[in-house]
Amino acid sequence: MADGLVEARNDGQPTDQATDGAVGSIRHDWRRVEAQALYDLPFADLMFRAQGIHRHHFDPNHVETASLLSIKTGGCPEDCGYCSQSAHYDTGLKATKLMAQADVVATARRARDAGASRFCMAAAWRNPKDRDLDEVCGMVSAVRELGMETCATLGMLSAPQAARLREAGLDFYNHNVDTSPEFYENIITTRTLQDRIDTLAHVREAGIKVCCGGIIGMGEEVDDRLGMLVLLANLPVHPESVPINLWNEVKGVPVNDTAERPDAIALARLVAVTRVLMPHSVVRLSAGRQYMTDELQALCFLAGANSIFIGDVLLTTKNPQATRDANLLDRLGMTSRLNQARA
Ligand code: SAM
Ligand code: DTB
Ligand code: SF4
Repeated sequence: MADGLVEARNDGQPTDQATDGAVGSIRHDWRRVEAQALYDLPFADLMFRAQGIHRHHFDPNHVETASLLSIKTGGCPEDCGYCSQSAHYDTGLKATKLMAQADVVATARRARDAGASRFCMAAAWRNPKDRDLDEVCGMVSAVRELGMETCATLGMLSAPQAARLREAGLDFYNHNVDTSPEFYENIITTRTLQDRIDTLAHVREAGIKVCCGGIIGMGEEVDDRLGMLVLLANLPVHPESVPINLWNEVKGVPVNDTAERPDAIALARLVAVTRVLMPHSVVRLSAGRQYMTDELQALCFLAGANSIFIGDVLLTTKNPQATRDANLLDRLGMTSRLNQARA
């Protein structure tokens, strides 16, 4: 057993990995050295462990399907170095106003009919103004009436704003930590990691489920990726959804100068460690699937990923075509609302 793995257990005793994997204890005191020890396991051992945990908590043949809509695009005052929507960089993106509720609902209905069970509304704001929040609350209630789960990502929230969204029927709020505490300042300077953690606490207190993950492939080290996972796993409650985004290339942003896409095995290892650290969380293969082969996506599903975004675009960048996704899931014998909708 690799160094550090003994400490990965609650009772400190080395035991049979299959038993350990099947139980998948919930911990909030992960250390980076333990995550590294898991990451460094022989690939088959890591995958076996992640699979054991995955099968204990989830149907391993099912994938959740979510859909995204940018309800307010571009012109964002934040300086996130990876993002096409920041006003700090010339990315050629045209800024838009907040969409009308009727258009949002029509898009959500199409997404539902195309096989999405969750609809995530995203706005390029540092934080919503109260007037904007009224509009978004109306959208949330209307989308919920379509029978979909609702998610929003609007930037930082105060406690009263989170409470208002919950009242409107919001199920999930997406707010990512994005990267490790050490790498964070290389990527964003206009809001701190603590700001993000405060927003996550407000969301939790309001009774909204948390969707929180980050991005890989921006030039960070493996240690940063693991640091990000440890940060997530040591939150007071594990996020119900953990999106793992592979950086989707955007021209004109600073991350272009540092970006390096992880190789397929590194990505599968990271997904497996995510599954082991957060056994109950739904792990989403989020942005960047456009760069992944079918085989790599299959490997990530084996490693414990069980959610994807469907639809040809994410917010401003590309996502695989629905026909390709449906074909992949069919070949893997995996169930999803996407395949049901197309049957
Ligand atoms: N403006 C809000 C905020 O940042 O809180 C919500 C939308 S923002 C686009 C949501 C998340 O998308 C970011 O935190 C980041 O993790 C991810 N993201 C943004 N641009 C990306 C890109 N080019 N590739 C991969 N992920 C990206
Ligand atoms: C998340 O973690 N990934 C989604 C969602 N949360 C809002 C966003 C991905 C955005 C990819 C870049 C773009 O399309 O602009
Ligand atoms: Fe703005 Fe969100 Fe993009 Fe950062 S990630 S620049 S906050 S839209």
